Amino acid sequence: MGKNIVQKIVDAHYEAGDRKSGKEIAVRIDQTLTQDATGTMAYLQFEAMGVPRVKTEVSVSYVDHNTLQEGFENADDHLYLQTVAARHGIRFSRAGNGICHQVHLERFGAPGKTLLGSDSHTPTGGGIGMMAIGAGGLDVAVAMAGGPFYMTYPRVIRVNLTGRLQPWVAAKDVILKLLEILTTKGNVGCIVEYGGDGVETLSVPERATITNMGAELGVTTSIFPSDRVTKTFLKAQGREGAWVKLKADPSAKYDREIGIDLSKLEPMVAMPHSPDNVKRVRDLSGKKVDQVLVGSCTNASYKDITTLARILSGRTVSTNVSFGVAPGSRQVLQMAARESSIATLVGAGARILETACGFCIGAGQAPPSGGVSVRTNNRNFEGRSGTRDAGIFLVSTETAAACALKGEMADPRDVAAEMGIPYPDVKVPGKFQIDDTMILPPAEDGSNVPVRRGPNIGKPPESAPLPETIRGEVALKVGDKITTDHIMPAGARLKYRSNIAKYAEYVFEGVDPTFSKRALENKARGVHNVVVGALSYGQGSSREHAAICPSHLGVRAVITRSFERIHAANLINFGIVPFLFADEADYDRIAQGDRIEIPNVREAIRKGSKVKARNVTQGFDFDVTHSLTGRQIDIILAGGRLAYTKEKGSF
Ligand code: MIC
Ligand code: SF4
Repeated sequence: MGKNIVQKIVDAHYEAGDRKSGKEIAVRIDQTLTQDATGTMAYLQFEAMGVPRVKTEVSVSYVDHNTLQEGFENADDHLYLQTVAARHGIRFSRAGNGICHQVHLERFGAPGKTLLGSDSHTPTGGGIGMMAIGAGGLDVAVAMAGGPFYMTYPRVIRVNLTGRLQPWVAAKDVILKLLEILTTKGNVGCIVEYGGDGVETLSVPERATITNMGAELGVTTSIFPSDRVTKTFLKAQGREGAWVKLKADPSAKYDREIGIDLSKLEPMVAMPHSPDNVKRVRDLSGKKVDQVLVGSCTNASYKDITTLARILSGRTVSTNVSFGVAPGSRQVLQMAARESSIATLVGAGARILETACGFCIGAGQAPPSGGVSVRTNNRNFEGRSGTRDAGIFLVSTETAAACALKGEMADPRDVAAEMGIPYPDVKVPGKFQIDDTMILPPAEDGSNVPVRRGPNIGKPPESAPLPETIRGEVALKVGDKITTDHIMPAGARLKYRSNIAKYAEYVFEGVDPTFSKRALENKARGVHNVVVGALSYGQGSSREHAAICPSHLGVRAVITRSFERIHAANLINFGIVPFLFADEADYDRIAQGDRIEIPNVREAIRKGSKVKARNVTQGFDFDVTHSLTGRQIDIILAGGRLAYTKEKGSF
């Protein structure tokens, strides 16, 4: 039987496990990436493993999230990251070089390879035909140390693209359409594989926009074939040698197939507060807009910035609108500067922002109270922008430009017709400007490189073995779609990423600011904290702090109706048991503050997938389940993966 692309890459990297959907397999990782907000923990954990030099083909440490440097913390992190990289064989992409996913696609991505990144948008690399997966920092540390990555053997969804995008309709509209179809829920354990005649009409950066925001579907990753379009892109990056052809066999099988006719798509928008709350832009026409921001790892490529400049050339954005542009990488910025796109944008009223994550992670550019902010990034979770009651509307660059000009929500086709703007059909240039001087190679012999540890650099996380019995309290009960931004806010709190005790003060800050204090009080009294959630708990980012900090506060179990993949893996890595309600209705019977007991939990999770629990306060028993593999059970019993690795002497 023929193979699909995912099967081909998995087979070429297979190390162990049962290659059947839903089963756990181990795969070899060729490349890793980290960013500074997850990287410090990843490298502290890597150091704790005692491996002198990374064993991967390529490992890159990027600085792109915490670049504001208010206070000493970010700068301490950067110096630690730079020196630890030099010492252990890791390339270091300095602050200012760009957003990890954009730079990795430009300079390192290679079809047919596996990439593991401590950031949920690592699947951006799927645009160039890599199997690129987001994971917690500890999983990335293990991969750097030569260990495999454990993943669920995926169900593969084929998305068949036909036709060609019409002028003013963009790659962003393709992924917004798919989010409308598949939503953000229920796709755990799947990989999206694109195919069909429409694929060749999309450039690599356009494909990368689509695979990037595939993260919002909750799938393990998304991937495009590697074809002559891929080859052209690699050649323009001076890396033609990295090209290999990658295509599904004609008789390949899929678990599900979805067709999208590119020619029928229209400009789309994801409304607050979820990326799958999708409407046509035209349905919102006329809605007043306060802010327009173009940037992020989704839409800040050379094509995006050039397209934006051509639309705005000789025009001025509406006086109602605060307009910011953050090019995705130094390469994009240098080319846009050389070709005068930056001058054009400044002329149109743009505030040029740093080539970094910036506004996307809530580091600056908070919108006004109750404001409407139109953005080209991938997430619009409540409060992520820094303004709790603002609404974030996610759109393509073309739509963002139209909204900036009009000061209201506007379909770019209508604005183009009204203002006589020709469609800027920007192509991938024949040659990108290549300048890797901001990517520092590691030292030949790293053993003499001292690692700089300023006061912000803490210790790797510690977690205790699972107790015999969980005797605890429901310290918090939450509803559906709790994101990692709810659990562990970023934005203004980002600078505490390297200091677990401090960062833990802000766990669930936006949901219940008393949580952290109450949880610590319970912990001091020997009461285990239990969190109860509903559907898609842990959506969003890969930040393992959403597990590390609750673990620090004494959370031993989370009971929900369903989990998102990366977060569930992070909970396990830090010794927190991810339980599901056996009967979903039990969720309604439990109240915050109830005392919960899970007797003999160590033995119970080993014995079977169903575990008895008791609501002591209300006097009833209920069942919870788990889908932990034997390996994961051992990790939890040991109190987390670091402890397990030490105990076992292997990964
Ligand atoms: C995000 O987009 O939420 C982040 C910030 O990039 C996170 C990583 C982090 O929290 O550091 C992600 O997507 O994994
Ligand atoms: Fe950075 Fe935003 Fe991309 Fe996360 S989603 S990596 S914060 S640009």
